Amino acid sequence: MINIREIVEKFLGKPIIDKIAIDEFILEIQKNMLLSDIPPKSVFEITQRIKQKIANERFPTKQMIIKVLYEEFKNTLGEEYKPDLRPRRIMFIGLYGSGKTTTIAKLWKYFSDRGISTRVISFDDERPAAKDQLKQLVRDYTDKFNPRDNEMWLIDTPGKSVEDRAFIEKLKDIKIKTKPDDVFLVIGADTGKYAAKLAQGFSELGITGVVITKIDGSGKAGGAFIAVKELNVRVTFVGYGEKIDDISPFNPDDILSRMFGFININQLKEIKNDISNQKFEYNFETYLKELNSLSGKSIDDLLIGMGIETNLDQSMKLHEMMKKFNAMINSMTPEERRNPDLLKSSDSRIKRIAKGAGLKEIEVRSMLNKFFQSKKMFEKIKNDKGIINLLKKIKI
Ligand SMILES: Nc1nc2c(ncn2[C@@H]2O[C@H](COP(=O)(O)OP(=O)(O)O)[C@@H](O)[C@H]2O)c(=O)[nH]1
Ligand SMILES: [Mg+2]
Repeated sequence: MINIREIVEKFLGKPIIDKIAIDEFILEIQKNMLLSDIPPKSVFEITQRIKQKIANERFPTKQMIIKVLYEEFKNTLGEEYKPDLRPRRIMFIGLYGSGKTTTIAKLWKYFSDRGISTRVISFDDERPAAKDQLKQLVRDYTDKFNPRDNEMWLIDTPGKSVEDRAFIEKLKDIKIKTKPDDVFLVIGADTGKYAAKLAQGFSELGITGVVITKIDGSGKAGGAFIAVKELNVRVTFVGYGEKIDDISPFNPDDILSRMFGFININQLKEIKNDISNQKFEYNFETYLKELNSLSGKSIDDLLIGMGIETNLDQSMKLHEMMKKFNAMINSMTPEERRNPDLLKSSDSRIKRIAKGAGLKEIEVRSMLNKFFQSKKMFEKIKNDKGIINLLKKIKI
């Protein structure tokens, strides 16, 4: 996986964003993309587009630059896959060890959990253990291929090398026998940019989609995703672990949140738990804790890492802002910290806090505004099922 987290963190920590800082940032991204096995041509094209967008901006800010990067990657990865839940036959093909049998067991559960009657069959007679593997994972596995209406069938096949003609002919026979609606090519993320050649090798089987597995363990997943995208074959499902639930329909935001990572893993862990438990109170106590634990970065950066727009006042440098926030919050009474609404319509409280913190009243008001905007954003996230599911899925 492209790990851009560190590069982004370094960039966010820079006091001044000038042309040199931007060029250095892009160069780091390019290096990282090449290491992720993304074809050089794509690396060049993608980063040219990012550069162009930044150059069009009169006053590029860190937030804007990260957003451009995020969006460009998102466009490059392509559309989210919405699984077709109509009963159908899907044949899985791919090299030995790419993860076909594991993917089938995972998808058997995925479709069964959604109330679809799902059957599995293995035509892998090269490796009899494949059947045992499925028998252990899939309830009522049988060796009979007797599809009925309203049944989903997942068809396992042997895997060898594409240079082996007899193997390709065998797959064709299985295809004729089972008449699949879909043929999904299973590719391990470690295949990197070679994924394109691999897909071409299997093309005579009429591939309708690709499954990319093992993105948890490979530094080359970025290459695999982009190589596949350039062939105009879509990625359908993504496997990210050995366990039966470690599969999701392809979603660029999900992949990107893995790529960009998060600014502070412990912080994310806490937020993830709090959001899942729905008990997180967004008040000045938690806000102060957040500000300090992010040491120079605010929750806004975290949100930007997830591609969520924030209203952070661009002109106020982060560390200055933090100092002022600290002073302001330290001048509040414990009651005010726990219950921010007390400050909403009280001029006398604001006056007192400004005096105690050595700030202008207008500064206090502006910070309170920022806080309430953040709070609103947080509440939106807290109630957004999509984001909660995303957070739950991210393994930390
Ligand atoms: N870490 C990880 N391992 C996987 C994933 N998918 C499959 N594997 C492992 O890869 C190995 C080969 O998988 P298998 O399904 O037998 O491959 P097949 O030969 O294509 O059927 C097994 O050890 C699996 O547990 C994945 O998404 N992540
Ligand atoms: Mg197998």
